[in-house]
Parts: sequence; C-alpha cells; structure tokens
Amino acid sequence: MTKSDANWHILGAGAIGSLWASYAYKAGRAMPLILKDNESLKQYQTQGGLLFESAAGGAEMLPLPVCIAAQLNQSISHLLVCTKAQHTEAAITAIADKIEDDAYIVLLQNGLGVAEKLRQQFPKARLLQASTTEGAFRKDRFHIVHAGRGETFFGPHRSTQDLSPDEITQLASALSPAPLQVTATENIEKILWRKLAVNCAINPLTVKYRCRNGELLDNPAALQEMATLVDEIVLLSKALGRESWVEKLLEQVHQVAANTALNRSSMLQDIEAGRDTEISFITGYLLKKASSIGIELTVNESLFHQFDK
Ligand code: KPL
Repeated sequence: MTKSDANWHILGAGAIGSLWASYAYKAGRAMPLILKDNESLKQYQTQGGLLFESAAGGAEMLPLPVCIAAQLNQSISHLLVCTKAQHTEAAITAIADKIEDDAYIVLLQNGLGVAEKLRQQFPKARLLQASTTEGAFRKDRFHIVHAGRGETFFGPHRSTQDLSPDEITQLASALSPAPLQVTATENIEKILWRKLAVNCAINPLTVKYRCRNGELLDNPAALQEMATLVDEIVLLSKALGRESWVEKLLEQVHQVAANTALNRSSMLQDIEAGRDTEISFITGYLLKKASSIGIELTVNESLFHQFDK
C-alpha cells in the first residue's frame, strides 16, 4: 500500500524532474533527485543548490536533496521518472538493483515505448504514466524557470491492472506538492497518444526547417506537410480503433504551434546541441505501430529518416 508520505525519488534532473523536486522540497516533502554522475553532483554542490525561478520573477536557491546511483543506501519503493525517453533505459539500469520488485514507477516524459521496455525489466512493478503541460525550462544545468501553469494527468499503464482507487488517490496526492496538481484519469493512453500525435506533427518539422514552432504556421510547405502528417496519424488511429482520440487533431496542432510560437521544440534544441533526440520514441513509435498492422505512413517516415544522417 502506498502512502502520501512514502519515500519518493525522482530520476532525471531536467526541467520537469527539477520542478517536481523543487515544489516537493518547498512543501516539506523532499523527494531526492537522482543525478546522472559524479560530475553532475560536483557541479550541483559547487552551486550550492538548485536555482528556482517562477514566472512571477524572483529566484531562490533551493538546497534540494540529491544523490547519484552509487550513493543510494536505501531501496526505492516509489520512483518518478522524468528522464528523456532515450535516456531512461540507461538511467534506470544504473539504479535497477535498488528498485523494489513491486515499486510504483511513474513515467513523466514525452514519447511512448519506454513503459513496455520497463515492464520487461520490472515484471512486478506498478507502472504508471503521466503527461504534463506545466511549462518549465532550464536556463542552466541547475537553474530552472517555472514559466507557465499547466495540467498534469496520470494513470496506470495497461499492464498494471491491480491498483485500488485508494492507491491511485494516494499516489496523486504524493505527486501534487502545491501548486502542482496531478489528476488521475482512466484514459491516460488517450492523453499520451494525442500528445505523441502533436509531437509527431510539430517537432520533426521544426528540425527539417530549423525554425521556431510558430514559424511552421507561416511556411506554406511546412503547413502542407503538417496537414499530411496529421492525416496519416488519423488514418493509423482509425485502424487502431482510436478514431475518437484524434478528433480535431489538426486544430490542436495549430493551436499548440501558435501557443508556443517563440519556442524551439525540444527536438530542435537537442539537434542544435548535438544531443540524441526523442525521435525513436515519437515518430519511431508511431511507425512501429503502423508497420505492426501493415500501414505505411510515408511523410512521417521520410521525416524520421532525416535523423539517420
Ligand atoms: O512538446 C513540444 C516539444 O517541444 O517537445 C511542443 C513543440 C510544444 C509540441 O510538439
């Protein structure tokens, strides 16, 4: 049985992991952040904490509890995973021997496909997935800005069927240090599928055209491709019996691009910084689903292959 004061850890000190760790700390419910390596730990210690800025302005240094895998001296019963999808396997493998067999593991990240891999690694774990629209970004390695409020939903992965309503309520409460609010939903798959669809229709195009999200809307060629990407996703969704999950998808894609007009997508930022991207867990996931039922998604595929170079 989980408890709202259960001993949580957070894996991944990016913007979202740090956001949750910061508000948990402020609420007096410290969730230790597990850092990548010794070098990160040293940098964090030299800085003396995490610099936290809110949209209202004003920065404060928060002495969040942090550790690296080698320093973990207790087992992990509750884990919030905020690493990027492409880094999750390595990050979780580094702490695998500390994760209890039936641990609660909540994945809060872009992209799909990681839960299935984790299920194989942790057959008895209570796996959940979450999706957030909280706006946070990193100004520096340990300096985050909570730029805008959003919503966060979570629910059990389809392979986790034995969670009681009480457990869900307690997990939601533990993951909701004010002002963050995590709401349980029975259809997290739908939310994640829609998020994936939006990411598929925006992120690879921003890489192709090397542009900010909003600039796609002023580029007729990009707009045309965006519409075709959405048509392909709708076709696949229909074939999977998920037609109702993608209603008014193109409208939402345009809305997201307009709302985030001045942002560089996470994928473009990764490409510009020479880092590997989430493409295998975004368009790659979509293409695998499509090929498993014999459907070809030509435009999604051609954008996927621009990352081969
Ligand atoms: O979620 C995004 C990202 O940058 O990853 C956006 C661009 C807002 C939607 O695809």
